[in-house]
Amino acid sequence: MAGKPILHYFDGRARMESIRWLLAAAGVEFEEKFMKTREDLEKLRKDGSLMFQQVPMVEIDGMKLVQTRAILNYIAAKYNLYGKDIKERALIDMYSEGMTDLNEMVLLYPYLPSRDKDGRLTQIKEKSRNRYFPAFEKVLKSHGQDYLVGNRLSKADVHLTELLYHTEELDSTVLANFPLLKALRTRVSNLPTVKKFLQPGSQRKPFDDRKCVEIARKLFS
Ligand SMILES: N[C@@H](CCC(=O)N[C@@H](CS)C(=O)NCC(=O)O)C(=O)O
Repeated sequence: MAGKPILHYFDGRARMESIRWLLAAAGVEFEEKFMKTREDLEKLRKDGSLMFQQVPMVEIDGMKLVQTRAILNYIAAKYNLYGKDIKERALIDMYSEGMTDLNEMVLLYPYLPSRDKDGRLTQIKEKSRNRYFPAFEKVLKSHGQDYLVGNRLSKADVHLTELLYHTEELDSTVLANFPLLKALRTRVSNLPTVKKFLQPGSQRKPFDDRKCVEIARKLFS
């Protein structure tokens, strides 16, 4: 039997957090190897583990996968979180790509210089409220089902739930006008696997501006 996936990253959210969420939602246990210094990153680069010299990298099923979306798609396909046919998969991809566009702004926010933060926060609030959340609310309303695609949990629901939590940390009223998104978040949060991940002490990473920036500076600058 294959061992647990091993996640190589630093001890912060950034690009690895969606992978943690998806594995957790799928009920897959995983190990994490945290890079703490530039030397840790260089070691992975020198031993040929990082195809493009970048992390996240996940060891899974005998592969060393890089590129966040490729990793997420593999996990989704393996654990039946990727729709039942190519049309459902196309919708899941389309929704997930929209979420990624917003998520990129949210996940990079802590690493911005202070002078750029206010502007970015305004942009996140505006895009959440006026572009992305209305679009997903409309999808849920249009079919009246429990999940975004095919009335079955998919990676899109997991990514959206994660994004709703993270956006709300930056703007506590952002979900006020989106009852169906709130209901989706509650539904996904109550799945036993996700519920466990949301408990204190899980491998979910907290929002920690200062710590993330410090580690990232050590590793990547
Ligand atoms: N497209 C890649 C981007 C990965 C990426 O930018 N990783 C950063 C850390 S979050 C990195 O390794 N930076 C060092 C570098 O690019 O040399 C992905 O989605 O995984």
